[in-house]
Amino acid sequence: MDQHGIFKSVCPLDCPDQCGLLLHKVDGKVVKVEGDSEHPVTKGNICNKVRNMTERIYDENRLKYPLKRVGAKGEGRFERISWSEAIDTITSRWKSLIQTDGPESILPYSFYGNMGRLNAEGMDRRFFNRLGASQLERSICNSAGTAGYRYTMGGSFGTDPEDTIHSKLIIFWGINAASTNMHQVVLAQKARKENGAKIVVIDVHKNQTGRLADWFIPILPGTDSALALGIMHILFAENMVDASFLQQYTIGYDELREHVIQYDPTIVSEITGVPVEDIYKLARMYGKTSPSFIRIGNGPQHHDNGGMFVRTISCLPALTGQWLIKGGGAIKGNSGYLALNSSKLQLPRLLKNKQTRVINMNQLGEALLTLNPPVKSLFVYSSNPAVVAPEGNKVRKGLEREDLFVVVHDLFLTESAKYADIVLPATSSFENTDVYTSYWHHYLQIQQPVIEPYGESKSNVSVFRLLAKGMGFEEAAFEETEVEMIKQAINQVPNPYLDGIDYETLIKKQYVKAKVKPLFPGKLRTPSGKIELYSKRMKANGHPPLPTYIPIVHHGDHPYHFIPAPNHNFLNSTFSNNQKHISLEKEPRLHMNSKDAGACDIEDGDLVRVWNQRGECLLKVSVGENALPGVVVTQGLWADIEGTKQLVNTLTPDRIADMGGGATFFSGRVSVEKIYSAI
Ligand SMILES: Nc1nc2c(c(=O)[nH]1)N[C@H]1C(S)=C(S)[C@@H](COP(=O)(O)OP(=O)(O)OC[C@H]3O[C@@H](n4cnc5c(=O)[nH]c(N)nc54)[C@H](O)[C@@H]3O)O[C@H]1N2
Ligand SMILES: Nc1nc2c(c(=O)[nH]1)N[C@H]1C(S)=C(S)[C@@H](COP(=O)(O)OP(=O)(O)OC[C@H]3O[C@@H](n4cnc5c(=O)[nH]c(N)nc54)[C@H](O)[C@@H]3O)O[C@H]1N2
Ligand code: SF4
Ligand SMILES: [Mo]
Repeated sequence: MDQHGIFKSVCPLDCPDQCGLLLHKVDGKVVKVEGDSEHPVTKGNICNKVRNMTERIYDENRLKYPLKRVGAKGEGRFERISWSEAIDTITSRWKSLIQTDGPESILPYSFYGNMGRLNAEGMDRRFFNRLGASQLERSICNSAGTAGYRYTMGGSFGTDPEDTIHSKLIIFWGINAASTNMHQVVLAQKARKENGAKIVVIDVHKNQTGRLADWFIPILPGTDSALALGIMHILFAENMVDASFLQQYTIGYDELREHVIQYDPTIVSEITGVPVEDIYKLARMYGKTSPSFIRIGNGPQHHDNGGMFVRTISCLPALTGQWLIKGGGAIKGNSGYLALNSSKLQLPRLLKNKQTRVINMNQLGEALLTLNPPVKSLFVYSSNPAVVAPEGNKVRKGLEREDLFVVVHDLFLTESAKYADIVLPATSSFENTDVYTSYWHHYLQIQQPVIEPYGESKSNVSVFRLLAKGMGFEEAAFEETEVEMIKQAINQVPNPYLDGIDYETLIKKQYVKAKVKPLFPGKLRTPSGKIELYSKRMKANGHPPLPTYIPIVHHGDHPYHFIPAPNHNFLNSTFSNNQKHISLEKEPRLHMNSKDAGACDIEDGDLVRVWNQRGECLLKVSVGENALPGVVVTQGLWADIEGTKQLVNTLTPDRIADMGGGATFFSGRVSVEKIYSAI
């Protein structure tokens, strides 16, 4: 491995942009991370978070060795142990649990702390399939929306973002793209500059993205489907629909036309808080501008009705025939184009058709506290459930259980790791070999190790290889190298968009684009092969077959709707423990409308208690007009440093959304009371 030089790399974070990076290495260390100007989409621009990545990978608190707990659970006192002691402790405990309680007493808990496909969902899946452990339903992020989009469009296939520079109207619908998908904003701004495109933002919070819009439309939480149905009402009533597209490429447009008559703009205005004249203005703008493009965000699908939200919005481009126009359409997610060979990567056959139980990751606390037969061991990797999962107090109570054997594999002693019996140090992605697929742009990328593993840290792939050995698993699948795994995953994939793409090409080119062609003319993967405005499959699954507004659950008497969204300088809880990123973000704030604040004598900078039946937080208030009355908003999943009480997920519900087992982080309610005034 060269000790000096500039190396191509890829951003490993769970962010749609999946930027190309250049790592500058001096004396064996990465000294600078910059964007790779040769990346066809991200073109050398990267965000602040990753420009400061060296602060994280060389943070003095990064884990160097395996640890065992010597203090109480949650206290954070640990002692160094060797890898062999760590693996022996884990595997002997698991062997005895399998004897006494069966393999389903063991539960993996992971998400996309690192998006590399081998490390995020490769060797781990092989291992837990072979073990016959309980399965985790990984539905904390976008699964409700993905299910909703699939009903309409047949899978995660949308517009090519590179084409959106041709769009004349760009709607950011429930996405804080300036923070969470910055290159879509760059493309939109290019379209604005070169084409006179208009940028519209529809959100419950006028945040970084709302502030750059030509038109910001504030909306009440969880009511977006009603707005979309109101737009459809006007599109049909004023004959702004593309009849020939509807006829050729959709089913159910006659039913839909009849159905949306009930969504009169006056009624929609009452539901959404959007003035009637604005509903007309938006519908006419959408009906008359082409190409128009909707970037469908994750925010509104983190509600009780989140699946139906995406299902409904995704009907809009069909009504105006936008899918036939370059730069028109929508993106919810584009992962379908880059689907790898997951059965070869994950080897579900190792499960031998056993029907092991499935536990929804959004209900971790409930599962740890109430499941029978109980979960006796939890293996957490690439995720930080003590901060990111809803019903945070239940999660911690579960993690405190004396009879629960917890292992956490991470780069840091996260809040979750503090509850572990054994902590294992993880490599950063720059130390690994892996393959990456974006869920927004259409490029496959490769990571080869640029630096040596930090201390004694190991990648997820290596850890699961060691665990397999410790358990005595003899399948060759656990011996495979990373390169062999990548070949299994990408060579001869049953996905026409990846035809002819192989490992060798990827190594040579670093960025390889899927062979994407327009969706139409063509057949979708819906039962009818068309866009399903009416879905029999939804009906069979107990949903209204036509797009429908279903109000979110109104639970408890708390006056404010609570939206605890992500922030600019962290990525979920990643970076919330790195001083540089904390100092950029400063402190968590509760954004409150001035009318609400005035009514309870709260002023800017005051400390308030935010509480409900689940828990409480102490936060400083920002008073202004950025949130509507009745709505309070926070940004960022802040670490719960002792005594600060800033863990927003102590307040969020673990109800499951309408589709896909999704999370409902934004459908909760809270009360707010002043503790003391700003000095
Ligand atoms: N900087 C940064 N980037 C990130 C992340 C991060 O934490 N920080 N997280 C990454 C991950 S894992 C994901 S999934 C994506 C998520 O990124 P986004 O798709 O942007 O989703 P969110 O940030 O969850 O929410 C987006 C917006 O939805 C709004 N919102 C909430 N409820 C409603 C509603 O009912 N209606 C409407 N119209 N708006 C609503 C919120 O105010 C917020 O502005 O970002 C990724 N990128
Ligand atoms: N209130 C509220 N809660 C939310 C959200 C919200 O908007 N509001 N967003 C939700 C969403 S969309 C998501 S996706 C989830 C995300 O939740 P998580 O997936 O838990 O994301 P992170 O908080 O970034 O934690 C990732 C962890 O993985 C570790 N890690 C990174 N790389 C590796 C690796 O290679 N190996 C191992 N073993 N560990 C690694 C990191 O150090 C970090 O501690 O949070 C959800 N929680
Ligand atoms: S977090 Fe997103 S915007 Fe930032 S470098 Fe990574 S992929 Fe690019
Ligand atoms: Mo996410």
